[in-house]
Amino acid sequence: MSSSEQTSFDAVVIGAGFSGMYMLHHLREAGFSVQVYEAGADVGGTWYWNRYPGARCDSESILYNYTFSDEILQEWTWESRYPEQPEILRYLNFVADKLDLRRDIEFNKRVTSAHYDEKRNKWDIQINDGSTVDAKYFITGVGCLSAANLPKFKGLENFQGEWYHTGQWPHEGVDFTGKRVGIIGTGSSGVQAIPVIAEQAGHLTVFQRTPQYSAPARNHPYDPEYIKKTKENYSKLIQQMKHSTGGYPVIPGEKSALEVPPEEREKLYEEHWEKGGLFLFSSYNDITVNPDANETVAGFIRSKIQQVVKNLDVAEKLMPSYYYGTKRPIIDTNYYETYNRSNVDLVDVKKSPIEEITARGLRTGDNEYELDILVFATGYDGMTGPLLKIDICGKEGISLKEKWDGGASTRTYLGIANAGFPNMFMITGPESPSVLSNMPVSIEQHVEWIGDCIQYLRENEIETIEADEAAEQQWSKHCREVADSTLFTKTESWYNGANIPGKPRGFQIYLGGVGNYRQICDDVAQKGYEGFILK
Ligand code: N01
Repeated sequence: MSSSEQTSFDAVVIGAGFSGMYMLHHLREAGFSVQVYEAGADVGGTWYWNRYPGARCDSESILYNYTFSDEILQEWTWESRYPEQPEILRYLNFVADKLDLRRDIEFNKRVTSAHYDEKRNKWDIQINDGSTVDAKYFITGVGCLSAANLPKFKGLENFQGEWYHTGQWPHEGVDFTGKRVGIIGTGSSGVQAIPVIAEQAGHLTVFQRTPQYSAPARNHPYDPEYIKKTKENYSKLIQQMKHSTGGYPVIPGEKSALEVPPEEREKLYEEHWEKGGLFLFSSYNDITVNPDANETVAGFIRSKIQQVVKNLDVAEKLMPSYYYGTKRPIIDTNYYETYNRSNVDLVDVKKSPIEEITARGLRTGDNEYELDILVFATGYDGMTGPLLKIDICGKEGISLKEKWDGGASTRTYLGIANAGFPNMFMITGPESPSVLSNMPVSIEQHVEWIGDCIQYLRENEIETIEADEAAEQQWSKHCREVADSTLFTKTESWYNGANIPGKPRGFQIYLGGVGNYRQICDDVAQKGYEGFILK
């Protein structure tokens, strides 16, 4: 029977990005029937949709891949330190071909609802083409950042030019040549896109609400010798990544930034700045917990902005003041340098907010800007957004939205499961390390844990697994306590829902570290799935 005729599966997985692809492979290898539904026309998830100019990953490519298969690790060769979107998409296509994944993926199909039927112990899953299937296990691999945030500016419908969101970029690309372009947003997407668009556009106006800390990426093609050594050394690297804080084989600084002499600290920051990448973040052990330690890095980056940006007023506008690292740290290629170009202007929309999109462009409190193209680099309704877009109902018809009170009281067990939603699993769900880690490492850990759990249920003839309410409350409380012990909760960011007007605030990521988290999950499994009710 072809999978399109089959209507009952052991597992249905949503999404064919890094998560869904590996979940499919893992369960299929264990002998389960699996169907994946993917809204896009092909595999890739985030890397299928995010085709904006300059889109690349800020994890080093040799570390941003699957590690479960030595064959894949040895066969694939990354070209540069920070891979561009097309290269990552090629990689994911290579994996999909290698593992023959597409035969169990339905593309251009969006899951609209998933309802649990207690009597049958099945999830009934509705697809946007009107069809319905059922499955014993329902697994979400929807990504943490796949629900685009398009702010509701008055008048967008009147705009005569073209407009695009970075996360839904046209496949054929956008020709900026000679055009008057505006971009709203200076997060990771905006900071990557701005230098590239500036090179092509006639004129670029950047509408910035919050200035950002960014460090140079210093991207470069890989030396074949380095790749050879990495391939020989992968097993050691993998162990380091799995048991690390952030999913990278990096040992964070063990000292306080305040216990070393200023010259020594400055020297280290300079080294990290020259090396490029995210190393500043882990220079010392108290950057994200002590305001004074944090200020040492924040001040260092501000001094760099001052050195690079020639116009003093522009440099002033670019100075961030929030705690460094409490919004996602950014790495860039020529970001601050771009503001020295004569065809680039920076507008502070915190001072003079955007009032309206007009037929000819955009109007702030004190000016109107004529634009041919407007780019929204305005981010995502993160973590809960992609899940709450789907009508998910558990026992007694209670929806995930009701359970989480629309996000006011998001609570999960381990970021994997929800009390009241038996046999449902979330890959990198809210309250797991997810976006504050090297994603493929966290994805593999979740996929393997979920896959092992489902095999355990089969071997022990257990029909349902469901998070226990008390264990869930405890996990959520623990997550909040860890977050509250840091500076992360002192900043308005998408990590706590502050970027979406009306979204309830709550820190949605587990900050206890990838290695610790793995240990906690392993212990839960070893103790017969402690904190879960098995029936
Ligand atoms: O989105 P963001 P992103 N009026 O939310 C502004 C991952 N990622 O797509 O800061 C005016 O960070 C908003 O301003 P403010 C990564 O995890 C990774 O850039 O809220 N401005 C901000 O400047 C990242 O963190 C990679 O005041 C408005 C910007 O839009 C996450 O995705 C690359 C506004 C949004 O920044 C999201 O990044 C890309 C409004 N109404 C993304 N609403 C890499 O791996 C929002 N803004 C490199």
